[in-house]
Amino acid sequence: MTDFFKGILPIAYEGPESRNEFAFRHYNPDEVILGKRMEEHLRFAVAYWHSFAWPGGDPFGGQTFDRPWFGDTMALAKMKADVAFEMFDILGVPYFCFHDADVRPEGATFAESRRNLEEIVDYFAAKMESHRTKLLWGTANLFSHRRFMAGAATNPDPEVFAWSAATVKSCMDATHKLCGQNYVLWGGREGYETLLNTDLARESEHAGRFLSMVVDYKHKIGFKGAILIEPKPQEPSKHQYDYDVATVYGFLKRFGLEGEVKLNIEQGHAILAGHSFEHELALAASLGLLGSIDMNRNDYQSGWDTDQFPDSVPEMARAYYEILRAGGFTTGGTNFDAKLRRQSLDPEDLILAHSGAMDVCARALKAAAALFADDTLEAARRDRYVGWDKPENQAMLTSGLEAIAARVEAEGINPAPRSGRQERLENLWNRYV
Ligand code: XUL
Ligand code: CO
Repeated sequence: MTDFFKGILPIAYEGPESRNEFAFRHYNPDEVILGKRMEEHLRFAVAYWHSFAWPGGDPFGGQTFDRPWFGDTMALAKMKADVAFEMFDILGVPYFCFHDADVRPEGATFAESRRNLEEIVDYFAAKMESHRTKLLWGTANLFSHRRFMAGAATNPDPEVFAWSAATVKSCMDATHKLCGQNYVLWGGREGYETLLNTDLARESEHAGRFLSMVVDYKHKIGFKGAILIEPKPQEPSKHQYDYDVATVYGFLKRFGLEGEVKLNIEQGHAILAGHSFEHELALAASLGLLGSIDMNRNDYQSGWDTDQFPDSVPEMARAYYEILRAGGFTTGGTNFDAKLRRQSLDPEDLILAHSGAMDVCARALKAAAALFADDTLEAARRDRYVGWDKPENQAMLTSGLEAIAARVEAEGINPAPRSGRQERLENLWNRYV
């Protein structure tokens, strides 16, 4: 036991009337919603990097957090793991997520970094035997170190491509060993700063080959989890190749990987791409690509990726509604890729940021589930397309323009516009949220 959380007890569900700051008001893991426990619907995960590795810097200032485990030794990395699992226990979260660079010190050589990772993975494995928290996903940090400044898989330097491939292999091995449910690829440097020095055709070919190798290796080692790409339009690169759901779908189709790779969709990234979160989720679901979510918002005024904990029930309800419509998570879950504000220095802040976000998501899920169960909204949606139930209309989809044109004249087809009833549906929505 470390003394970092100074005896904070595990957070329990006390109901909406509770006055206890350290209690859940809405997140009740055992409550059954639409036939499934709330914990299994939401599948919360803590992001190791923001909660335990991030020092609190911003573009104008450096470290504000002073954590006893900050530093570059294996002993400190193990203390960090001890604190992390203590926090997982306090929150009762079923999952966590990590990058290699979050959990182990960088070595002087690739081999030393790999050995450091393996040692920490063994340390995690031992902890996971006596704690309930499992691994939602692992990933490689292919963006912080200066070697990745011009990209990882898309770097003009083949040695960086090689380093990246070796790193992803070691992180997939780590994820596999810890029985991770998914492996994530987020390409923050897979893009460009300027087109003036960039060969787009070559870079996207390399990205496609790299992803194919990841998929091959997954099958080779028998990793049963899902491979997920996390789209983001920009930041840190000026332009990122995995811009949004639609762009990644085109990329996967091009390389024949659409049946092999799904998506990890982040709320803040959707907004940066000029979409709503629910748009990205609905589109991914319609393409069969919905994998997992990063539930962290951005500041709507600042225009960059502030990675804040979610605080808006109506927004989150839209997201969980789409997830419920898609049938819920399978390997995926709700990862809080969210960091404290840099003034939130206290250990309590770390706990309450998560417990509050879990409550926001639980409340949103409950509202979305009640509306989904009521079926009025879905009935209205079905009714809007009801004309397509008629065989003569279905037949048009396999016919051609000439036959359809002949039908229009023969039957005197003359469409009568119908209301889309948007405000009525918004009123319905607001009765639930
Ligand atoms: C960056 C981001 C990453 C990925 C994992 O914006 O979201 O933390 O989630 O690399
Ligand atoms: Co993310």
